[in-house]
Amino acid sequence: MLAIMKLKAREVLDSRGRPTVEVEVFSSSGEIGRAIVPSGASTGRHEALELRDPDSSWYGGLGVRRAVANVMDEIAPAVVGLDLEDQTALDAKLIALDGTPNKGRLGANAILGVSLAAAHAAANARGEELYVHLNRLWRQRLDPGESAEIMLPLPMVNMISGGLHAGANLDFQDFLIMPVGAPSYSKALEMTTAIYRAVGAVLREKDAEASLVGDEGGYGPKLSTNAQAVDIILEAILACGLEPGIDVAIALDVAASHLYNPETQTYALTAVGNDTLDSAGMVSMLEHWSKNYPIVSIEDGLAEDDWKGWEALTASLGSKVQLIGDDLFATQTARLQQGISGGVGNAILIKVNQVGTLSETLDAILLARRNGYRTIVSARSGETEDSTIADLAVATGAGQIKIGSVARSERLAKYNRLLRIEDALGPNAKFAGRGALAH
Ligand code: 2PG
Ligand code: MG
Repeated sequence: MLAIMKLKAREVLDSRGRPTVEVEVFSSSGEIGRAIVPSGASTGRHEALELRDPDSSWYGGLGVRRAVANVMDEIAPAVVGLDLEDQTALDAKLIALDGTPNKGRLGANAILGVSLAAAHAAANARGEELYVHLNRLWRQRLDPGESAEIMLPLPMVNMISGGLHAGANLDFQDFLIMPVGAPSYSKALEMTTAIYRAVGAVLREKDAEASLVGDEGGYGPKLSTNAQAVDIILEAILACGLEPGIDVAIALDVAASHLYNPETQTYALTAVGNDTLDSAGMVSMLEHWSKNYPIVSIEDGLAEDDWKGWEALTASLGSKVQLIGDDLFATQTARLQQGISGGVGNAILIKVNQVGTLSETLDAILLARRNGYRTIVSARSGETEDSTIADLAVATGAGQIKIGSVARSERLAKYNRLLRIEDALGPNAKFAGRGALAH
């Protein structure tokens, strides 16, 4: 048996210069697996808890030394000696050791670091690529006859950023493209980079401060309306000789939880908009946008606890548009089940640190898959060179991936990892393409 021999954790920095947890798991065969935990800015209320040190003054209260200490002092003694390849047992042990519903005692950042690093260590010990090992873990969960095919995901790529990612310059958080007409992952990336450059050129022409970028490498321009962001992206697509809606489609992450005031039950679009809307108003606005633009996907179109509004949105647009729950589902199977039962949304964003273990992440993907919900594996606004999510998307055949823009190394670490996987798979590489958007 391959066993966990030792853990090592440390505080490192993410792409925003904020501390995060890095964990190394040492296997009994001498191999080491390493993972670095991502971190969000527009976090939802229902996410597992990220443990921070309020007294870490130079880091403005964002240090993670307590989480690091929890790995070394509490988790290590409990997991050393466990079977490295039994990820389910390891994750169950981590969850039980924490003992809280939101991983608030040890910190989801401490727990996730161990969970992911163990998967890396197991893959390294077996001399396998991570996606091969993750595909084995995925297969173990499937019933006979369910497809466990590995597949390169269709990327959903940030072009223009707003909201909490870019100094509240726009009300909506992400204006993205999906290169639905691309025949392969590498072609999709090539098309995307051309459009990214063209968006920069259009912004410069309009004097819209194209040099400003948001947390995820998307442009963070000063515009006068939210819709202008889409107009500019469409102009860029056309400038590349591509056809909007046919070659390249538009996606939005409204991140509406951050516009919502639970007391008044209204949404304030006041960064560039001048509107206060109730749920029905938001639904009509999104219907209008979907009619006017080649929009194939809307994420967090309503707030994380506005279930009634979500039902109305799904009834109205659910048959035409992918409606993704990010803050809404928070990668939690209980919340996803509530959505499935209530006819809410038709897709789930999968973020490993929203739930805190690899096993629970796989459970969320599986529940979605079995109920016809599409899955989009996603990075966070705070990222690092860690590229685990690229392998996760391939291993589970998730269909879609959302990493940010095609700039900045913490984003490229994932895009490039997918290029390497595509290269390694050679002619066998299957690309999800436009099919990822089908039910
Ligand atoms: C989101 C993510 C990634 P954050 O809202 O989907 O874009 O942002 O990591 O800040 O939650
Ligand atoms: Mg989101």
